[in-house]
Amino acid sequence: MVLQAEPIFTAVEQVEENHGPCRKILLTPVGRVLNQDLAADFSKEERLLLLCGRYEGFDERIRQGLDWTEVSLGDFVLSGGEIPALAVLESTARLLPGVLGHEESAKQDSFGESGILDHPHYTRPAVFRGMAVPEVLLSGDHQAIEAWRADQARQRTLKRRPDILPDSD
Ligand code: JDN
Repeated sequence: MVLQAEPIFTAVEQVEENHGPCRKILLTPVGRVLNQDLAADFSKEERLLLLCGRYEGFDERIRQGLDWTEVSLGDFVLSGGEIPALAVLESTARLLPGVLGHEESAKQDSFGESGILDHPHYTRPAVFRGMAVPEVLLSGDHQAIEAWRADQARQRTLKRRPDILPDSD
């Protein structure tokens, strides 16, 4: 079964009449893969409209006649775009002022301002089942701690996601 054009056009037109123009996002496995840059782009919009794919997809005229940004979550099969829509919603909303408790939080996470993976985190106790917190983190030397974190983030990214590591010169 394929989603028909008529009810989709009517719904989109009604939403835009009632609320104003929207950045229209189509969740579909043939879209571009969601990443932090795209979420940042969405977070600058006044209003988003999300349309989820289901069944075998959309009548192609839904693509032709309306201006969509087509978004996928990656190369795996789902039954519908609802979960991808929630991923768009959360990745976008957390970039809006006041959504996170601490404004710096979003910058520090993996793919945040640095664009690479986050460093390891520890909490108490200093030793858990024989596994110790790295000594530098207990040193109170904030400059040394920052250097350790930057190095760990880089090493981790090199090992796990070399594809996102910026070229060093
Ligand atoms: O519409 B869908 O079934 C849908 C599936 C996937 C997706 C976005 C939409 N991203 C990854 C699978």
